Formats: sequence, C-alpha cells, structure tokens
Amino acid sequence: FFFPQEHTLALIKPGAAKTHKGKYDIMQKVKDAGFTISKIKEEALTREMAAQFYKDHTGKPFFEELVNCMTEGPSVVMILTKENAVEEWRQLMGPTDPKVAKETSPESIRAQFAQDILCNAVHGSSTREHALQSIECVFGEIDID
Ligand code: DGI
Repeated sequence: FFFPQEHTLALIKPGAAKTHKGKYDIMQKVKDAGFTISKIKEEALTREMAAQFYKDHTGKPFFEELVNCMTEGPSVVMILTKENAVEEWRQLMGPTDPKVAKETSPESIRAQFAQDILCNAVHGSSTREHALQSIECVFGEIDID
C-alpha cells in the first residue's frame, strides 16, 4: 500500500519547552502517535515569525500577548510527517482552551501540558497551505521526503 505523506509544522511553545517534562514528554507523544519528526530545531521565534504563524489573528485583543508568549524563550520547532498530518496533529494537540481539552480530550497534549489558553503548550498549522508557509518561514526552502 502507498499512503501519501503530508507535512505539518508543529511547535512546542516556550512555556512548555523550558521544562524537561514538557519538552520530552510531548516529543514522546508525537512519536507514539506515529509521526515522523522530519526536522527539528530549538529556536526563539522572532516577533515577525510569530506574527506570520498567527496572521489570521492580527488585530484581535489577545494578539500582542500571544506574540509575547511565543517569543519569551526558545521553542522546539518540528516538521511532522504522516498521512493526514495537519489534521492528526491538531487532534493530538486538542482544543485551544485547556479547560475544554481536559473535559473533552483528556489524552490530548493541551489537556496534559497547557498552562492557559494562550500558553497552551503547542502550535500546529491549521491548513496544508499554512503548513507550507510556516515550514518555509522557519526552515527556509528545503527538500523533505
Ligand atoms: O490553532 P489553535 O492554537 O488551537 O487556535 P487558534 O489558531 O484559534 O488560536 C491561536 C492561539 O491564539 C491559541 O493557541 C491561543 C490564542 N487564542 C485563541 N483564541 C483565544 C486565544 N487567546 C485568548 N486569550 N482568548 C481566546 O479566545
């Protein structure tokens, strides 16, 4: 059988990446869920990069705080590869609000690792198009299998 592989950009936000448990337990969950980590690096996002990730939220009341939260320290940035990776990574992340995540998806990363709705442990691209743009923004133009 041939399953077409898809790539997504996944990120462990600074608040979670600064703790050993946050970083390594989240990466273990990624592997247990069957994703291949095609690229990984630890890097502090610039405000421009954070604004690009969240361009759909430009102008919202929480936008500045969101950019602050994303740039307060190093993030772990990964390209994850799997069939249907964009959607499956979002499922593994769980709902944006950790209170909702704990109620509806207790196995999700946000249920287990999020501090609050803004510093909610992880980020993932919402569409294939956003994934390609964010991958290029962080890793430049690269070839991935
Ligand atoms: O893709 P998600 O991270 O699940 O959610 P999103 O793309 O709708 O929002 C991006 C980030 O913006 C999210 O991780 C946290 C923040 N955010 C979204 N909705 C709210 C919010 N922050 C606050 N304070 N209130 C919100 O309603």
